[in-house]
Amino acid sequence: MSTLFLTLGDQLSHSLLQHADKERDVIFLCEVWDEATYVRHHPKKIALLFSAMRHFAEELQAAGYTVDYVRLDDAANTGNFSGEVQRAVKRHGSTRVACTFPGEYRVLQMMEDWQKSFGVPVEIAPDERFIASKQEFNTWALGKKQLRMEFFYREMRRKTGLLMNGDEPEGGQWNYDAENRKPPGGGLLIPKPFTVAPDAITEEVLELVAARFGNHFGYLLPFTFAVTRNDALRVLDHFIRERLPSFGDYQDAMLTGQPWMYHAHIGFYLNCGLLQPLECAQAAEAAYKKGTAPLNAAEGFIRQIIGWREYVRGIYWLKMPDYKSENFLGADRALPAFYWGGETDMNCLKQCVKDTKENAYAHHIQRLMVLGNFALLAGIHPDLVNEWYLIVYADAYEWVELPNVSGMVLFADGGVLASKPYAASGAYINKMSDYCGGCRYKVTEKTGAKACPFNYLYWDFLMRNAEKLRRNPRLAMIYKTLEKMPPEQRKTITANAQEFLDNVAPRR
Ligand code: FAD
Ligand code: DLZ
Ligand code: SF4
Repeated sequence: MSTLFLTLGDQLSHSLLQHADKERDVIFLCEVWDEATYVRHHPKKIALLFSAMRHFAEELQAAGYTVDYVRLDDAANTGNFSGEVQRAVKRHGSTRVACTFPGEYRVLQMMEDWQKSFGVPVEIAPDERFIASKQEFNTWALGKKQLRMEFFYREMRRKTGLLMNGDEPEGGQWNYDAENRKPPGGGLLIPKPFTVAPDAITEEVLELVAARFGNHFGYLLPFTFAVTRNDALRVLDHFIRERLPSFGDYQDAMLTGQPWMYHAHIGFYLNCGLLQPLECAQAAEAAYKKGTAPLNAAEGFIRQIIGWREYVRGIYWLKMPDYKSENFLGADRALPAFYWGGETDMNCLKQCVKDTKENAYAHHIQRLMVLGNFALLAGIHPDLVNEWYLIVYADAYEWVELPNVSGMVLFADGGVLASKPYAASGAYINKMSDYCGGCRYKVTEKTGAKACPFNYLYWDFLMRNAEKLRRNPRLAMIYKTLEKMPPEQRKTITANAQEFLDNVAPRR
């Protein structure tokens, strides 16, 4: 009896291997072409995963496990999970395959096929790295009309005991978000991000990725991500000491040339298994208790991890596979070329795409209120927007990317995740960033050739989707304002928006 323990590139956690027998079982990892190209991932993301996988395999070997590792360039590599698992079962005479529940529905479907096609039992164990199990989330969701993150988050606070005084939240409030919206004033001393110099393993991976995936969108170099658990823990520690104190205040702020701001930059590592969610949240709580981080920062950070991260995963598995094809607003336009680095005079978009291309990273508000807001207002087809987000960010896997894009950004699910679309005009971007100062467009102008496109696109979006949105109580005020708008002004807005969109994002 020998079990093949499949470990995917986003499952690099020792805790998932606790049932493996070091004497008898084989831990199996494989680099496969299809995973790097089913969408053409950013080269930094591919390098992160291949290097982290190779380091993890070495650690396992040093810890006494039998490890089988297939490299991308191995001559017989079939290029996909199914082919490689089948070959490995034959190679080792495995009598059972043990998998951990994957991060994508697509991969779950593959795994569910294997028992029939390989003729050995295939067991899919729950992914115990999450704080809420799938079952727990589904039970919470059962019978609820609305699935609001805030209430789920409170359950997670109670479950973990984080920032709790008995049954009461620390400080008397569950959520300090209202204190977390400071615009980026002058003179902020933003710490440099923690960087790791590539070692020999990473250098070899970088050569491979440059040769095989150099034509994907994004810059491979400089490559400074952590690729081991030890270094990922140093990234976390650096964040807790240097950035967490200001994380809350400036969570929504955006500055030119400052993609990292006061964010944690740990999504890369949490999502591939080098860090665990609870240890990150506990580190923030400890900083608060020690008095080195204020409550609004610690609570805000903990909410992202035990609230939003767990909640979007719950929504993904609750709603898949239908969730992927939702398009509540009937959006049908093409993705503008500037998302891939093409020319645009809209400085906010130019800066956010630049950050993304260079770092395979942009922070939450860049993703939501600039890049996402434009896609929402313009009516870009959800498939195209989802594909883009899955490609360009090194922390992107469908379980977390899809609900954020289709639910939070595009309102494509009709309000399962968000109670209203996060639509905003240029005024929001102007308030929370320094982008408008360097823009050809004028953020204060509403229509005309010089006007900020976000301004007329915002009203055009509301008019275009009035049938679907005007009864939403959270939009009642804004639709009242729209009703009072003179017909001539409405006409100009529609004409400006159509001309602009037909130029940058023609209908498909
Ligand atoms: P911080 O801002 O420092 O937050 C700490 C951690 O909280 C993150 O690392 C992450 O694990 C968690 N978190 C925060 N917000 C969310 C959220 N909305 N959903 C899930 N987890 C959250 N996050 C991903 O991990 N992968 C994605 O593919 C992804 N795609 C996104 C797409 C869009 C359109 C939007 C609006 C958000 C997306 N997010 C995604 C959420 C969030 O933007 C990133 O988690 C965050 O920017 C990662 O950077 P950080 O580690 O510095 O996060
Ligand atoms: C993203 C990715 C890439 C680029 N390459 C691999 C790989 O070669 N081998 C592997 O095991 N995993 C890879 N991954 C991560 C998978 O795509 C991920 O495990 C699934 O999408 C499920 O979340
Ligand atoms: Fe963006 Fe409008 Fe500001 Fe230009 S003026 S940076 S387009 S919000």
